Amino acid sequence: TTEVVCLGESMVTFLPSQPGRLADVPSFGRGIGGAESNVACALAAAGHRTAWVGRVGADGFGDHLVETIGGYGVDTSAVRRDPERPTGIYFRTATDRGAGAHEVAYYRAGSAASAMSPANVPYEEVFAGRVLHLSGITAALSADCLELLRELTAPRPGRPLVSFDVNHRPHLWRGGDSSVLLELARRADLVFVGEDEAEEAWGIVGAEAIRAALPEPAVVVVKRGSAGATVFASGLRPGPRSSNAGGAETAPASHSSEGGGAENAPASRSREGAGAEVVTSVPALRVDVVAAVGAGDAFAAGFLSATLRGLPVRDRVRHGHLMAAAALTVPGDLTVPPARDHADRLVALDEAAWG
Ligand code: KDG
Repeated sequence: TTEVVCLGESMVTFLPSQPGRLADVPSFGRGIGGAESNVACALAAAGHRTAWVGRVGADGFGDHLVETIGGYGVDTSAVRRDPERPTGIYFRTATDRGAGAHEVAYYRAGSAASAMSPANVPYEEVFAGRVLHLSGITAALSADCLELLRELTAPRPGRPLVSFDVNHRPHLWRGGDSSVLLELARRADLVFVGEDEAEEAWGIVGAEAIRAALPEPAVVVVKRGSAGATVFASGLRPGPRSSNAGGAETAPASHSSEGGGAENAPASRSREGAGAEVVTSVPALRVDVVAAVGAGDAFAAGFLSATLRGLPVRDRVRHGHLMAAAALTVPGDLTVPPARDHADRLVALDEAAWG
C-alpha cells in the first residue's frame, strides 16, 4: 500500500548556467521542480512507497516529468495528461553562493495542472495513502485548484492524515488573497509553515502566534530558516491506528516493514495526551547554501519520513533538517538524500554536533 500521496503541479525547471540577472543569463539547464513532487521524490529515495498525482500536458515536457519522477521510484500511474493544455515550466536565476534573492519566471498560467479540479482528479488514488501531502501553491493556480484543495482538506470519514505545506509564493498571489492559505492550513492535521511566510501571507508574527492561529489538534511545524524549527503538538506519541472514522484525527498506522508494533507507529494524538502541548525546538545544520529552492520540500520529506517511522519529534525535525541540508547544498530543487541508516546515524549525533 502507498504510504504518501503528494498532489500538485510539477514543472520542467530551467536552471541558469551562471549567477546573474535573468536578463543576462546566457543559457539554462533542464531540471524538474514542483514542491509536492519534490517531496514525493525525496520520500521515495528514503524508501517510502509514494505516489504523485498531477496533471501535465500531452507534450515532451510532460513525458519528461512523468519519466523523471517515476525514475525516483514514485508511482505516477494517477497522473493525468491534458491534450489541450501545456506542461508548466519555469526559469530561475542563481545568486552567488545562494546569497540574496533569486528571480523566478513562471510560464504556468493556463497549464495542464491549473485545470485540476474536483471533477477530474482521481479521488480513489488521492485518498489511497496513509498521508496526503498538499501545498498552498495549488491554491494559487486557479479557482478550480483552490476548490480542489478545499474538497481534499474537508473532514470526511477515512481521510488520510493531511499534511499541508503553506508554501506561500508571492509571485503567484499578485492580486490574490493569500489569507485563504490560513483557511486551508486550519483544516490540515500537520502544517509546515515558515515564520517569514506566515508574516508575509497572513500578517501573523512569531511562532506562538502562528500556533494560536492553527489550534490543536493540528501538529504545527514553524520553520525559521537557519535558526531551526519549532514543533507544536499536543499529546503526540506513538500509537496504533484508530478506526477509519477517526482518520482525520489520527496519524497513519505503523507499517509492518518497519517492524510493526506501537513503537514504530507514527505518532497519533492520543486522547489522554490531548491538551498537553509539547513544544520542541531543534536547531538547523549550518551549511554553505548553494540554492535554497527545494529545501522546504526536503525538510517536509524528512519530517514525514520520520513520522511514518514513529520516531520521536526531535528526530523528525532532525531528519527534516538533514534532508534540507542535502537540498541546500546543490543547485537544483532535488537531491538524493542520505540513505536511511546513514541518516539515522547523523540524527543520533549528540548536541555537540547538532547545537
Ligand atoms: O519548493 C520548490 C518549488 O517552489 C519549486 O520546485 C517550484 O513548485 C514550485 C513553485 O511553484 O514555486
